[in-house]
Amino acid sequence: MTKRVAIIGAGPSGLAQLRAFQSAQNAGADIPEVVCFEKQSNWGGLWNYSWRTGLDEYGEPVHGSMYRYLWSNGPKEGLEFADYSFEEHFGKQIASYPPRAVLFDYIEGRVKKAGVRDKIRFSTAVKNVDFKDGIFTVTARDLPNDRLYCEEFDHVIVCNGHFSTPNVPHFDGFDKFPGRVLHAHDFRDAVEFKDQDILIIGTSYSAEDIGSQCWKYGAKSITVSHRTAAMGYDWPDNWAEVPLLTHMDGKTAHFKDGTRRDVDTIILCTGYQHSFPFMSEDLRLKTANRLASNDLYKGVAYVHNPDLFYIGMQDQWFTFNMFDAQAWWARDVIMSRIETPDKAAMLSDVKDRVAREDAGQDDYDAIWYQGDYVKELIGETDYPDFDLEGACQAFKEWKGHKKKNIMTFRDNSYASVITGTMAPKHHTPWKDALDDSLEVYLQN
Ligand code: FAD
Ligand code: NA7
Repeated sequence: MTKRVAIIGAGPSGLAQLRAFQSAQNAGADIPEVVCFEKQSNWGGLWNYSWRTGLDEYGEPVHGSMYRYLWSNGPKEGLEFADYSFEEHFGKQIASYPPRAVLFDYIEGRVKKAGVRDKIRFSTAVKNVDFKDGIFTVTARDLPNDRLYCEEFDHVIVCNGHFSTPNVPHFDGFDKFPGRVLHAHDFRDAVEFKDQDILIIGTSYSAEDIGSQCWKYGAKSITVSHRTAAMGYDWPDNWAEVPLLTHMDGKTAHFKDGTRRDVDTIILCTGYQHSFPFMSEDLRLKTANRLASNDLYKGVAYVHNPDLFYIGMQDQWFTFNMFDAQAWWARDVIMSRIETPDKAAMLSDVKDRVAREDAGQDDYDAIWYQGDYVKELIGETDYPDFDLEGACQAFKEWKGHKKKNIMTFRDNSYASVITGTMAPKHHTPWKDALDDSLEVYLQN
């Protein structure tokens, strides 16, 4: 009997999983029957831009957290697919920080070539997964036809991402604030905030990039409030970093150091929750956003039920190529090419990964930690080997460029770790490039 495998989500992680099975089939292997459930009407996950916020046309939570004018926040040389280079896709080498539409095109190119679209049931939301007598029952809703149905699977691979359900703290005075309070998840267009005084809470990627976007598209001032530490970049003159917000009094924000400032809009860049409302309690991953997630052997197989896998649940320096490494590895466990050990050994693997992450001192340790992890998984599968040390070095240079100038770091270029070709310098500095369309970006 052919095994049946359910993949939940057709973002970069789910697509990596589809490509992993297809590449084994291409090499002559018998592969399981694969069904991918995707609640949106197209693939690409977060990279499939949606103007919608809140609920979608079917009353489902809108998945998208990406916004207009988003450019890659790290060099593309750190995420390039080892089996499908940028040069193969675009027919030439392109600059290092592609806008969202360009990366979407690249992600799509590989899976179009692989011919896996017919494995995906679009506009179909998984509503429940449970496990009994060695079988998973997946309950899904065909959204356009409002039809709920169940199917049985031998394995489930959860690929629903973890940057979609916002973490939304409360601050006193929000209820009387006369402007708009929104979470980064609902941010779509920086032009909306032109000429405004913006308050941002949080200091990670969303805060840095949404603040930079608002600055680029003409906000009057940006104030970033931190809980733990300021970002510490050399920001433009109309940008300030302040301690944590204590409360709002009308439109006046009060901070821990006693300072205050009037603002027009508040953007909560306070991160996301790992959210799996469709997984039954015994199957539901519970973890913080970290490099060594809880309860995942090799960062992939759920220790309490190793027929279940989670892809892409770690905090991310590496993205597309890490999802590939994980997907190839999960495929090989399902196809009995890799054996998982007993539960005690899996738990000890998790413990060891957590301890090694905790021993790291800084971001550089974190980059190499994740680079080593990707290398470890690739070493166990037939995913094409590539220069992971080179990718770590690209991330190191990227961090240096950000320290040097946070508003020009995207003007730098790096060499591909897949083809060795140096990326061209982009034709327009990021801060002046207001049109981020694919056509304009590719004019190099
Ligand atoms: P997602 O892309 O989130 O895809 C998950 C998919 O699962 C979605 O298509 C969703 O519709 C589907 N799904 C969810 N629930 C269900 C359900 N119940 N039933 C069926 N389908 C479901 N990474 C980079 O490498 N570079 C960047 O510049 C970058 N910028 C980012 C900017 C923002 C604002 C955010 C939020 C993230 C960014 N990332 C970036 C990281 C991003 O997480 C990854 O690039 C990538 O999108 C993760 O892929 P994924 O498939 O794991 O998750
Ligand atoms: P992150 O990286 O999880 O960061 C969340 C930030 O929010 C971080 O600075 C936190 O501060 C801050 N935070 C969280 N809760 C609070 C409260 N209650 N008060 C104040 N500050 C808070 O999320 P991002 O959205 O920036 O990035 C997610 C992905 O999107 C990333 O991978 C990018 O690729 C794009 P802390 O430092 O913990 O004090």
